Amino acid sequence: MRLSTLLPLALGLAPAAVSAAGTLGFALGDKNPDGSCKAQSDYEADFDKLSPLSKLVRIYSASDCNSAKNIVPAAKAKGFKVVLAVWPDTEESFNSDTAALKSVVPGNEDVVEAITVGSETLYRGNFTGEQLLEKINQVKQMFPNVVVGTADSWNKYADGTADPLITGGVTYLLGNAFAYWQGAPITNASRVYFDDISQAIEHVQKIAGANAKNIRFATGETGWPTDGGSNYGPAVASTQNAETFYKQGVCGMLKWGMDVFYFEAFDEPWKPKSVGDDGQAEDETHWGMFTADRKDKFDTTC
Ligand SMILES: *[C@@H]1O[C@H](CO)[C@@H](O)[C@H](O)[C@H]1NC(C)=O
Ligand SMILES: CC(=O)N[C@H]1CO[C@H](CO)[C@@H](O)[C@@H]1O
Repeated sequence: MRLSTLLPLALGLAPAAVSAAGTLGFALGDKNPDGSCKAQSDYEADFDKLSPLSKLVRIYSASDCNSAKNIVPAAKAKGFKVVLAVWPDTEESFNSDTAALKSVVPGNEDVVEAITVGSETLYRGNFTGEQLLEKINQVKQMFPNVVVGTADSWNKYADGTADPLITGGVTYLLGNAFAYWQGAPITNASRVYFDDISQAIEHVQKIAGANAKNIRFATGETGWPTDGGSNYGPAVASTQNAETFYKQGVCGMLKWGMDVFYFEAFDEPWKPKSVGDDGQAEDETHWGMFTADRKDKFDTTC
């Protein structure tokens, strides 16, 4: 979705014309349930399951688990497009991801939707906007025929941290927005999500000015944990709540014309528990729209 067409809606005005619905994509892990690396055939099985809903996925690192090398031929075979990625946080990860992309992208641009450089690096304070722009520009030079951008938390677009990207000509911006991690009760979660995205878009539009029409802004990650997940204050993990968030928040955002990547496609039971901001152990293994063995959890029609 181009920003210029979305913003009037963000401000709450009626659309001049009915705009096309947004595109649903999925965040996709690069490991099997047992923690082994996915092979091309595993990605193909993933795509077979996702195919009725979507033809677009994003990954997080091109070299981890040889994911770019394995996912690109799978995408080609199954008619999918992929947002490939560079993890720029260290010299080592930047170099191995860009090397992996150099061996995979040329000749396969038709299945590469974009390349993201960084995932929430501004949110973690790992880079300033200027530093991230430099990394993005390095990758742009390597792949002049591919759209290159980044993914970060919605509030880093809203609070000006990402301004150097906008003034620096980056045209692919993914904003992650988890009402769950903001501790929203499910009854208010979709409103929080819309509010987050609106704030991000409004600021990006303001800074971009006339260039806004060239910027693609999409939700990079959103979702809700299902039964077995951890609660986060009033945000309660349950399959029913995940369905509610999907139907109201995600389907609503798509109808509004915004592209959305759902986090995430499949449960990842290999993931270790992490410690959250509140010091509690957080389960990260129940965020899939589908189970680890690719079974439905809830009705996924919009
Ligand atoms: C619901 O979310 C909106 C947007 O973030 C917020 O302004 C409002 O206070 C919330 N309402 C409740 C009852 O939590
Ligand atoms: C430039 C910069 O701050 N890089 C740091 C990003 O974070 C990693 C750890 O996740 C550090 O090792 C880098 O030095």
